[in-house]
Amino acid sequence: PEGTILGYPRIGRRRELKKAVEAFWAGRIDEQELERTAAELRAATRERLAALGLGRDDSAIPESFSFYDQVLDAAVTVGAIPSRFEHLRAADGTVGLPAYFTIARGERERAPLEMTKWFDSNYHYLVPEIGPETVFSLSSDRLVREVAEAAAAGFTTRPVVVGPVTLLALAKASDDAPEGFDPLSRLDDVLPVYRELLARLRAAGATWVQLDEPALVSESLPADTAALATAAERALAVLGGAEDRPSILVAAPYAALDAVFPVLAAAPVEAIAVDLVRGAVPSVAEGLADKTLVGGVIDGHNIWRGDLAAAFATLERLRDLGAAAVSASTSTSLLHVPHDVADETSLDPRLVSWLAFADQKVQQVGVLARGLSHGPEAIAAELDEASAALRDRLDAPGVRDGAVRERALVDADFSRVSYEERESAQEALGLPVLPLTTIGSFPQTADIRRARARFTRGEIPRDDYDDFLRREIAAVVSLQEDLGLDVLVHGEPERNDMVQYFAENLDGFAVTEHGWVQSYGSRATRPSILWGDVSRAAPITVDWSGYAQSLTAKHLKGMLTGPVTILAWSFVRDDQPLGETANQVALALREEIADLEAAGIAVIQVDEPALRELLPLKKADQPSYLDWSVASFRLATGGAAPGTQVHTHLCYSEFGVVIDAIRALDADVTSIEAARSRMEVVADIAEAGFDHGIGPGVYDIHSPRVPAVEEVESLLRRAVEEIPTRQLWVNPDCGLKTRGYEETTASLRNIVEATRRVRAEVGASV
Ligand code: THG
Ligand code: ZN
Repeated sequence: PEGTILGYPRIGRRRELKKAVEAFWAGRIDEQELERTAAELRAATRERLAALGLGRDDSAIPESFSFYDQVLDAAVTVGAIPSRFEHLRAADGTVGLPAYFTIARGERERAPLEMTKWFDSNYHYLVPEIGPETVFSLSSDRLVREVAEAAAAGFTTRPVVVGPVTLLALAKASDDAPEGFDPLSRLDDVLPVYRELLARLRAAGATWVQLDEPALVSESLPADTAALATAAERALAVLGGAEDRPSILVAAPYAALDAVFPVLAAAPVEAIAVDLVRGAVPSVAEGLADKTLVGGVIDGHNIWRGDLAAAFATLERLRDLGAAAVSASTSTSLLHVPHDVADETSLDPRLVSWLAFADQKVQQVGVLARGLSHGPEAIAAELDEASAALRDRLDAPGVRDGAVRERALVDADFSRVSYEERESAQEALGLPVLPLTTIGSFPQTADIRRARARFTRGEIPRDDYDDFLRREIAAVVSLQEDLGLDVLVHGEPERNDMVQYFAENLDGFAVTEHGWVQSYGSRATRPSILWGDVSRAAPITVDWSGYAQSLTAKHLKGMLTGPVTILAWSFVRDDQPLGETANQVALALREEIADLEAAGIAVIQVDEPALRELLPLKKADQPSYLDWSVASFRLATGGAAPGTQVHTHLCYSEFGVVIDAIRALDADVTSIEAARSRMEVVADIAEAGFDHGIGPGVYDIHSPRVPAVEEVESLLRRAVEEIPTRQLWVNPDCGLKTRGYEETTASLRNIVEATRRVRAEVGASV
């Protein structure tokens, strides 16, 4: 076909899949009913995609459904399940739906598969565990049944499956594997199962299959590019050489294929999909004459309507490579964007005219496909219309705001006085050795969520809602005083989401009503749309933090979300460098910090949990990313007085990867995840000679488990051994928002007691 997409959102326009899956987990519906809902969603998706212009019978429609995650789907399909879940297989060796969910979510002492970020998107996949002991065998025919289901409904769809190289390259060595084991070494063993799968798909009526191989573009995986290229060559020789198979489309989205492109061009497959949003048109390569090139010119990552004429021109350049055919497509699966902008009835219509969510992107592909078959004249009107919308966006009010742009920045804006000077100024805070604090949020109880929902629906007036929030804050402050924490927080009951809250309160952002995007499994977020120049009309957090501070003689920590994280978890404008946008957000936060200081707040945390997430896949792009991201944090915090203690929080334990960046942030105190890795990061911290305040988390908030006093004590002792006591803080791993009060209180009590014991030992008074 002349047009296709690499994948479509699967959660449903009103998150029907989330609701059904969670109802199944809760035992409210049975497996059959869940399967029925899923089948209805798939049927609706096919019909919708056909109505939007994709062909019913030419494999243009991808079969890209998943109940939880596409990587788990592939692992289960080839039977690569960890030995701790082997007992879940049916007598015939297959892995059914309940078993699939158990592998995703764990059961009792059997930990689920680990979760991590999918390339440079905000989607999280489950990490397969593969060792020498893994027995590969076709263990699920779900994809085959979906193809047959489509055929019965009159469609010839294109099944999508994570390819063998990416499956192994994303896997980690199983617990049973020897030290240094490389899952990619099992390639030859898994290929026969993929061959069998292809044959079964063919038999079910598939004429094409899509193998997703994004690992081939990444420079951030354990396997290097040469190893990935060799593996791809081998895999495609075997799969392409199979007699009984559908035509193969290899998709390598998320960045340029660079040196791997010629390997795919030479392979015995029928089509290659390249990401032309993140990468340039490749150079001519041998072997293209009998292949289709699928040009990913419509951005699958972002929600802009974009420059359709430029996209068409890119396809024309792709044609110059001399392939047998060229198709128009999205750069990635549309998994990363919401379903339909037409659902957004309260967005400004002018903004809407600049946007394209999944359904609009499918239509754009259709326009480009028409242009490919009938020439650019056939789509001149559509290209003009898109160009007009783009021009309208570029000079619309708010997109470029003179007042924001006239603020000239000088070097001094990015620096505070030396850490030594700040450290002595901050002695006035009077904090004990091993100060105790939390990361910011307290449990978001059902009460809080209910009150927020009622307020949003207009069922309770603002004054009542504010009173409710003040009572929550007072309770959280008093709980922390009772527990004996040193630096208190207000608990953030007023925030639904740490990014959306700021987006709602800053100019230049819009928030959606139904713009859900899958984050992992049944969970989704509604990324805000950062469309214009960012500024702060009024203080955002000052009233809440000020109120909380008025209730206690202890220091109350102000809580802000940093510029990088606000960008990382929003859809950002694509008409200027990210660094410029980040600095605008930073300046708004800088004003907020000044207002917090004026309100008597002396400790302020600027969270950057996403600092690691935005790190580019290509090594060459990483230094400039780290430059602008660090600079924006320094701009946000650079105006703080020497006596104001600036904290930051980062949500991951791969400290080593970004240690230089963390050091460059120059925050007075940095808290990080550490409990799950048993404080292994403290060695990295010590080795790196990190000399600012550091709070390695002592309580893993991702689990409801309450750590015993002795356990926390031993973690703390380990930290004290490696890191000078004057640097150390004591805190949980992350915010407490997803925990319940019972386990939170018990855990914090144990942390306080453990700290008392260790303090006594290091010879300091409390
Ligand atoms: N906020 C935003 N983006 C994020 C996170 C966040 N991206 C990365 C990480 N955190 C993703 N983690 C989660 C964790 C939980 C949920 C979503 C992403 C979640 N969502 C609710 C759900 O799907 O039911 C909906 C929440 C809501 O009502 O807004 O539980 O913290 N922006
Ligand atoms: Zn965190």
